[in-house]
Amino acid sequence: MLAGCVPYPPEFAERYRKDGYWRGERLGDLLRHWAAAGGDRTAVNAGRPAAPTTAASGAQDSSTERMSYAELDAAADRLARGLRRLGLARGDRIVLQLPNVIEFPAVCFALLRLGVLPVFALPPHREHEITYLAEHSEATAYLACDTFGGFRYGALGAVARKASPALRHILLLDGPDDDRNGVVNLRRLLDDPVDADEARASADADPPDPSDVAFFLLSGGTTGLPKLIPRTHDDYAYNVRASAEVAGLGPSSVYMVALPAAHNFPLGCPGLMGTLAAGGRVVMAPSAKPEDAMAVVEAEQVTITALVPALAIRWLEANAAERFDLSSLEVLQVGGARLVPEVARRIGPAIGCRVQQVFGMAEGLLNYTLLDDPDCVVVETQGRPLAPADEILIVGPDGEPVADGEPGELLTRGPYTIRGYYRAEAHNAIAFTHEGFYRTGDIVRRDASGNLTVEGRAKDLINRGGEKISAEEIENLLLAHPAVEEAAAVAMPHPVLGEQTCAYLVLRPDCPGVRGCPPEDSVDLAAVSAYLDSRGVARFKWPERLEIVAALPITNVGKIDKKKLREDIAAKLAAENGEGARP
Ligand code: OOB
Repeated sequence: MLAGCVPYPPEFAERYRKDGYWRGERLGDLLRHWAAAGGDRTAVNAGRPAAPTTAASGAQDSSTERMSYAELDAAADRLARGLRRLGLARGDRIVLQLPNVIEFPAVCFALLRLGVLPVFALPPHREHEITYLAEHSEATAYLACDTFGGFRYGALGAVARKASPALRHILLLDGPDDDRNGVVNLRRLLDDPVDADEARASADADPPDPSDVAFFLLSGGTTGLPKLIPRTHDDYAYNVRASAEVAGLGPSSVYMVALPAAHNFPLGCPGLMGTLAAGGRVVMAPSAKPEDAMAVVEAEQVTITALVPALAIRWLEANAAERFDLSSLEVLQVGGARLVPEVARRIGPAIGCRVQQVFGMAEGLLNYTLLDDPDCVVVETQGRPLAPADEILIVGPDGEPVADGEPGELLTRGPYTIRGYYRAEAHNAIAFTHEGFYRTGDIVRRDASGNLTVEGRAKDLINRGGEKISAEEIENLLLAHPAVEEAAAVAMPHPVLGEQTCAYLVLRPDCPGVRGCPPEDSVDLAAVSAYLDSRGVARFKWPERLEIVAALPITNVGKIDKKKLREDIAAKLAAENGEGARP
């Protein structure tokens, strides 16, 4: 096991193997079976909306629009061979920041076969996040599109390399080729006319052990910067296989990746990997915009996709079914943030599909409603744990289990839930119990049928339409601004996104930068946005409202009273929108 990772205790590992959860599979081999058996079936294709919106949004044209299982398998081998020849080897880390391009699966499978560990960054991440991820993981490579959506990831890689001594290679899809400076065009490796057997032998020359860490997902994080979540081949293979079953995937399934593919939900719940393991077809949608994604559903005859509630609401608002033929869609998975019952109830009839609620976390535990659950379960609850071996505790503030039906914090342990974050000993001591249960920070209730309902949250983060923002990370950034004396970031309600970030600031009266003007004029939302932009902070984390105050409310134990701040901003918004406005 990689240094800095917490292994499963041997008695648990033994039990998970004996009970068939861990089968000794390598994720890199998931599609070998389908490649060998009738490899001409389409594995992945680029979803093109009919309207020319893709070009306008800056997406690049991919030279390959479709890859069969045999082609995908061979491309992954060729790329693996090329990367090995560059010097990448089992156990190395690589910061991967790809959007939903058709090459995404080939890149993933190449890395998984080599045992090179992707750190799954998201496309909106910028210098602040990428340099941290590179440094913290001691990545030797950064992989991205040279330019995408008008942003130059190649230049971002160069900045990360300056800050991170271990980072040697910048690997760019359709970018420049400058071997001597460690910049490589991935297309050359993907298209290398090397013999298929030779490529395969190289890809499989030094395979990872199934109990090894396969990749790192990012946690929403409640403290500082995102934590790295090490997932093993064994645990994620179960995650993918069991998710594919619960979502009813098979060879005739067509799964559209609309959310960013690097996120756990579209990656493996069952997502891209589950579809390929089941012999289905993956459609990479370049944009999650409702009109674009719905056009892809129609054009590609998509049968299943995953959305966050904010997008599901937008689909409803866009009069989906009247404007597009969505009749192929059988299952719409919704998760990542709370789906209110009123919206859940409307989706099925409006879109003409079955809803599956998914309450999951990158740390592991997944809860699903079942496709044959009664409507009341699908509408009112977030489902039940995927694995019979998932252990669930729901505890009160005293740490003792609450009675069924009562709300409490969800703690969990199981065959695909991590035992610790990467290189985070101090945080692990808080985030996990002595017995190895992960403290989810979610307040849930369990009903008599075993289904969970998410009631709230004990952790200090903002869930902006499924994107998790650590309040502490934003506060630390704001505190570094010369005019800011105190800062508190809290969630404020938003009708579509669910939550947005509001920052309460106490300004420094004597700050040299603001001397001469009244403090409340010196810092406004535009100034804070420009400041966070200059620090290279991903845009989705920028506060969307500022409240300048003389002092922050304090609890009787001397902490900032965030509950009061949340109530304050909710009341202000309600007053501004007028009572009776849509919540
Ligand atoms: C998914 O994963 P993460 O790691 O981005 O976020 C996990 C957190 C949960 O602890 C919970 O606070 C919230 O997101 N959450 C939900 C939810 N699904 C996730 N809150 C209410 N209702 C839901 N259905 O978000 C994720 C990972 C895999 C599958 C689906 C979602």
